[in-house]
Amino acid sequence: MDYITVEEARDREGLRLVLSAGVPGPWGEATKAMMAYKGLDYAAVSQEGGGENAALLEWTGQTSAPVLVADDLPPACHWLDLISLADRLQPSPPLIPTAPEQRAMATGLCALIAGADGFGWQRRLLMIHPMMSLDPVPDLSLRLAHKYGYSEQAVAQAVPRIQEICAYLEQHLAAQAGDYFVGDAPGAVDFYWANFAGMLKPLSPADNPMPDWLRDLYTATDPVLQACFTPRLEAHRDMMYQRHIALPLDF
Ligand SMILES: N[C@@H](CCC(=O)N[C@@H](CS)C(=O)NCC(=O)O)C(=O)O
Repeated sequence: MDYITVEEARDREGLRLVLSAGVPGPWGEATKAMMAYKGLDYAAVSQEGGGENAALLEWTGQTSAPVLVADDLPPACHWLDLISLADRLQPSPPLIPTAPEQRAMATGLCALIAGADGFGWQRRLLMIHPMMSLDPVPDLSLRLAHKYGYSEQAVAQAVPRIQEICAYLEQHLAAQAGDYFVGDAPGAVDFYWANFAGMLKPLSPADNPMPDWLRDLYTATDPVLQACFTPRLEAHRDMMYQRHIALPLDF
């Protein structure tokens, strides 16, 4: 993927999407898949995962990715602002249904997967954990630990919370008449789950050519975590790539 810098992006109009360059960050990959599904084109802007990202801080008031910026509108830095902006820019096909009951369900399920303290957040705490006992602890790990709420106590509750969330996703999906989490068409929940599932079991190296060190970090080796990725949740992930997300990933 070709990236422009934050400095170049600031001077442009149109759609710009800030992404962690060189790595398949689940938040970013899900966003790319949703933008492609809606036919929204953008200039990709590079963020350094775990880096200082001073220019991004000055532009958007924060240092994480993804961020979607449309013309002179405020940068959408939070996942819900981001998918809402994408739906306003291109209402069809929708990422979140408009009918209130389905909308509430879809938003809640997305929060369980991609929101603060959700599945991705808890899994990330487990990934940060081994880096915190290195001597010295790398700056990147210190930044991520600070930003994403790392503590011994937070790590201690990560696996049970992932178990709870995955059990709920499994139960919810099993109760659906069709293949998708909400309604009869893919939406944000499906795109988030397909991409976040890689934090337990990444796609093959041919489909996801991520660096080996990152693949090791993403691959769950704890049998308790492996069991969270039920056959139904895995089949849903595979269905999303077969039908709705282009492979190989390009980051
Ligand atoms: N504020 C974002 C957070 C997204 C997020 O967690 N981004 C991670 C993706 S791996 C990130 O940028 N990590 C690297 C960093 O913070 O430098 C949201 O709510 O969507």
